[in-house]
Amino acid sequence: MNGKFITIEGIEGAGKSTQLTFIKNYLTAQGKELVVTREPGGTVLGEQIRSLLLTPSDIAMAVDTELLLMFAARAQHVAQVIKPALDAGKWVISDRFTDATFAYQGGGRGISQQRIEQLAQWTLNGLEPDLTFLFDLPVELGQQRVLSRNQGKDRFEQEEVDFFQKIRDCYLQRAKHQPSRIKVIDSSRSISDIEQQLSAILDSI
Ligand code: T5A
Repeated sequence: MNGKFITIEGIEGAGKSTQLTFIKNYLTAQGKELVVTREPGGTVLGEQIRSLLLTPSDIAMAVDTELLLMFAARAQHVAQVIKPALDAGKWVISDRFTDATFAYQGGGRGISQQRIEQLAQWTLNGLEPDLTFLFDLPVELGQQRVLSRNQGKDRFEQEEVDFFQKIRDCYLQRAKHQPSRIKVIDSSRSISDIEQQLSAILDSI
């Protein structure tokens, strides 16, 4: 298996989509064969689950339902897209993966990390990213950037500042415990500064 599995994480408005394009172009220029994907989603079934998870609704979704839907989409994504691509020696870049579940459903919603770990072991069978970029910035700055895009808010974006603060704390905590895999990128810096940092890390793997 020569392919690498890279994931991109962060709170809303952290610049994941912006930098995903840079990472994709950078690796393609080096001749890597890439599969670029996202969670929740990445498959036809997963995109249907994404719609259930992100579309605002008057029906309150139970936190366990949210958690299980995330993993249902992920099980399909791993089986249909990620694992076959890695087995074929391709590089996979996913906009979010299991760290997001620990941060959002764990940190944000308060589900125990142990419970999430059990589901991760069950559905992933040991699959873990080789490298994760955690785009980090103050919650208020992320929210300003989301607002400046002038689009409607999805079900998560409608949450309060406190929810995203807990998510940010959880992400940073995970990065502290897994520094060789999770690289924290200061997203309050300029886009070109961030690109320089990303290329240095990508050159080292
Ligand atoms: N979720 C997901 C869970 O709860 N559990 C899970 O297990 C998983 C997998 C998915 C939602 O699902 C949740 C998390 C999410 O709420 P999403 O579309 O993946 O949604 O994630 P969002 O965070 O909603 O993505 P966004 O598009 O809002 O944020 P991005 O991609 O981080 O931000 P981006 O690149 O669009 O940038 C935002 C704005 O800032 C500007 C950009 O031009 C853009 O206008 N910008 C900068 N401006 C100045 N300086 C910089 N350095 C900038 N970088 C970007």
